[in-house]
Amino acid sequence: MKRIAICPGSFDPITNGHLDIIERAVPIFDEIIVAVLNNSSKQPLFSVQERMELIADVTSHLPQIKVDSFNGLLVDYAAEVGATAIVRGLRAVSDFEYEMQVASINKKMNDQIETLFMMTNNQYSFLSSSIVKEAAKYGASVADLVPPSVEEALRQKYAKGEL
Ligand code: COD
Repeated sequence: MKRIAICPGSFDPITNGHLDIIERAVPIFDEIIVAVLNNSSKQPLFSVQERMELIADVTSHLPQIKVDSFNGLLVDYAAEVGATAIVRGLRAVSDFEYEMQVASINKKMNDQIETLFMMTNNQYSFLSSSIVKEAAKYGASVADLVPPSVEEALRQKYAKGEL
């Protein structure tokens, strides 16, 4: 049986912290689906299509990666695509409380799907899409925080005056 895992998220935009988790999950599974939530109540900077294109670009060296988007419940999407695991990254104790709640409800809704947590690389423990957007918006360099194509996409967004 093919071992399929999902790395779900908002990815608005993908950062080096996300990429680190995705790359570390690759050797553990046969296929990883990086899945962008489509119906978030958050007001995103990048459209779902733009976020998917950036993810595809920065993971193009990894043939095991597929990029997709989903609506509704993550466990329903996971079942639909035949995934048996959800991979999440943990940065700090503050992530833990929320992640435990979500993992518990997901398990209750579908106990065939396991949530696996990976500790952040220390280098990225402070890193989030929000921090990156804030820094880029005010003109700070984000070259160490995101891949070059994401840095360029952020530059273009903020050059157009989008917030
Ligand atoms: N280091 C390590 N991991 C990181 C880092 C970093 N620097 N930055 C982010 N991550 C990890 C996050 O911990 C997370 O695991 C993943 O990368 C994605 O992060 P985000 O912030 O882009 O995505 P989230 O947390 O907003 O995604 C939330 C979901 C979309 C997965 C969630 O809301 C969801 O499943 N929604 C669908 C509805 C549902 O099923 N809800 C749950 C049950 S009611």
